Amino acid sequence: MHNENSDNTGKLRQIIEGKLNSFYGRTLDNASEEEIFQAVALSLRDRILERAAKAGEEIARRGMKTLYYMSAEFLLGRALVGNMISLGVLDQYRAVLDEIGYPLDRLEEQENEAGLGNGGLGRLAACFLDSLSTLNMPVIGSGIRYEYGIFRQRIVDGKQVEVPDDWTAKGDVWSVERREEQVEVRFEGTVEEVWAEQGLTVHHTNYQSVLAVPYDMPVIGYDSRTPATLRLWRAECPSFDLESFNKGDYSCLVQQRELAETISKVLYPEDNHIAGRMLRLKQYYFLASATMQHMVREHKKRYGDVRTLPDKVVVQINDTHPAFAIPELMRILMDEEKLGWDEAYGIVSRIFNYTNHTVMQEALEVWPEQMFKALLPRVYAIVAAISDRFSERLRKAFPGDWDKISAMSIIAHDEIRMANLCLAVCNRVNGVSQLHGEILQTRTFRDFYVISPEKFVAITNGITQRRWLAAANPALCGLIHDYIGGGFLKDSRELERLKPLADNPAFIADFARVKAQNKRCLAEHVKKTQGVALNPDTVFDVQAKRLHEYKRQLLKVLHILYLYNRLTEDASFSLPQPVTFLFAAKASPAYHRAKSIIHLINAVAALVESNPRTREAIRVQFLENYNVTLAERLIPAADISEQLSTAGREASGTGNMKFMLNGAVTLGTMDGANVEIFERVGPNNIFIFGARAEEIARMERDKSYDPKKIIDANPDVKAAVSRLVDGSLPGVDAGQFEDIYRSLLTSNYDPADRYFVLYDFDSYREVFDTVMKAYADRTAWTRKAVLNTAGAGFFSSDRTVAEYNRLIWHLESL
Ligand code: 26Q
Repeated sequence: MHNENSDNTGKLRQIIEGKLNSFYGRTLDNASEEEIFQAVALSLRDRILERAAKAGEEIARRGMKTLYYMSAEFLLGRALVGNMISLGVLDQYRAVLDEIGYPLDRLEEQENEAGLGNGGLGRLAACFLDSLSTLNMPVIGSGIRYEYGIFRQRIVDGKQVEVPDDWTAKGDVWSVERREEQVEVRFEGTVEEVWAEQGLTVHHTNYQSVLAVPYDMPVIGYDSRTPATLRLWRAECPSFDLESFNKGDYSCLVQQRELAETISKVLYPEDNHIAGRMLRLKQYYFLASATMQHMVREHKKRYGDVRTLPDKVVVQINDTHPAFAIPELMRILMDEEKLGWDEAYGIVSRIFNYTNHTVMQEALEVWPEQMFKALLPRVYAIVAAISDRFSERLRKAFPGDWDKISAMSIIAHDEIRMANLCLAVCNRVNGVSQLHGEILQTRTFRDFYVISPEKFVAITNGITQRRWLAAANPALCGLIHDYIGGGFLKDSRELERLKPLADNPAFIADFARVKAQNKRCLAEHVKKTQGVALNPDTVFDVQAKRLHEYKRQLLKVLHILYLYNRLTEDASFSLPQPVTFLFAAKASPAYHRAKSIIHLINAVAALVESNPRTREAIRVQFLENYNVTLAERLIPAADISEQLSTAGREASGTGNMKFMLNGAVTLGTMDGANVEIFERVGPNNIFIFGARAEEIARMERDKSYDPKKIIDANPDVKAAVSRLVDGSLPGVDAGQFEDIYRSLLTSNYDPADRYFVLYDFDSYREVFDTVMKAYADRTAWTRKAVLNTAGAGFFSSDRTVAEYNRLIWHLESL
């Protein structure tokens, strides 16, 4: 046994050295740490590609159906350790790397994470690829290879500053460029319909061409024989246009090239909000057209006939962003494959499925009709035809009900509404939690539900336990392994076997030790990266997610101001134990109020720090640059998981699941998947507060909520809110937080306090008190933590994709 192991390490060492030789002309002695990282990554990539080649062959031979998972975002994070775990070679690599003097913990810092997404929607796509591969299902993820991912965040003088994320600066070791599979994407120009003997032909002339070049990144799941292919498209200028070259119009050429290449230049950093920009429209059509051309080409190569497409492919679109694929496939089937409308429509409506991720009106994607028509004349004509036919159907379903018909139309008021297009055409439409699914059916898309109830499903989101437990929290993973074995990595339901251990004192003690250790690790990391010292012996109360008003970071800030007021004004007031409030959040650069809330958090941190009494009791720290890598350190160290969204607004949330899995106890509203966490852990192991979705909806309907009444009735709320504008925050200009103050109290074009922050304040304060008392009983608290980990099995993305498969995709496993 011992010999075999050292044999293996010897071989592995040779392989890594071989990569160093052939790629960089280096040896282990003179290579840089960066080169070592690349060599190690390449050695892993080889193993994955080998499996991918075999799997691809078998999928083709057996004629298996393939899923195209289309998404404008894939928030992958780092890949090194995850790939080692998936391939079952972590220990081997660890040993070799120790031997050659580059311990894994250090080497992994060499990798820039692939941050090609904003938040939940993008990270969900990444978890799905991991689960699909783990379940050996054939899948191609299709996205955009942004040159710059989500910006890196610095905090300067308490304010967010954005820095470009040049994630491929040191090369992209995981991807394979497949230039021979490039396709051409056409923008602008004019279309002419010509009737000839063979029927209708469409001439598209004077268009601008952009090349789409695919980069394939293999993503391998745990112990999988079937790596997923993530195909990311990069925009390039087509090769020299000789005419302008001969005319000597060099600067025009360069300009054209830049224009083409801007398409995949940068990820739009808006989350749950629309900015109707031309470039974004170009990005989305670019993704749609490249993917559909590739899909049809591949199918014809394999099966010859486009009519069998629905037997061999299924497409899931991650929100509406890739929805141009619907008219694009119609275009290909009609204009290039010469199918008639009805046949093409029949195929398309069987292939496409749409996941909705939001009920917020401002995040529903719409495009100005004129912009759309000018940029995509042929696709526009097809959307207009779909829209006309759908309107006719609506007139029959709702005769004379013009308000309803207009609200459901695909094109209306000079706008193209992408959600309505998807609802009209797709085979299935799904929400991402039970509550969200219900809200879609009864409110957001109620009238669509009336005409096509069979389309609607609700499938609760999930997360991969490989990344969010095994990779992120090796200590807890090891402990669980010791008690119930490693089966939970493939079958998350096995975590339930931890339940009886909640009453086992030895296990409880070990569990608490792991948490304490993770808190020390986080503190060390924060010391290293931000130069501030956190006290790991305090409660770590964490709110980490995108900054958005509906997520209510502001509720927590006001609560901290309340605690500050009590601590400074009432000598008899105290907390049962000191608490560290940790915030981590990026704000969209154009979302001024969100950025201002970050500034406010830092100002409140300074206020708390400035007073000796409050400094002893509480501490506020904003952690810079929240990304997947930081989440992997932060979440395992959390005691309390803050999930404060206004009920009915958060479609699901997935951070809530990651915290739960890592033994943090949720303090949250009955919103999104929190509801289902509540159902699984029971009322004793979660802390729920605030108005329920129904109550919020009622207040919105009858406009009965008036935050002024709350301020007048509750002096604590009034005092906390006053701090925003009374000049007591250190280092802050007068009027700095006026806008936030007014958002809570005055209604001009917006209703005052539209997210019910003040309405839920008292309920939050009360429950926070209960949480503090509960934490003081350390054994009872750890028991709750254990029961959260034990109950988290349902929230595995393995379960989620299995459900998609049963209800929508109908794929076979390899
Ligand atoms: C809007 C208009 C035009 C173009 C783009 C957009 C846009 C871009 C990004 C709209 C929304 C997003 C991102 C949404 C998102 O991340 N939603 C989150 O999805 C998670 C996974 O389902 C859920 O858990 C979260 O509740 C939801 O907020």
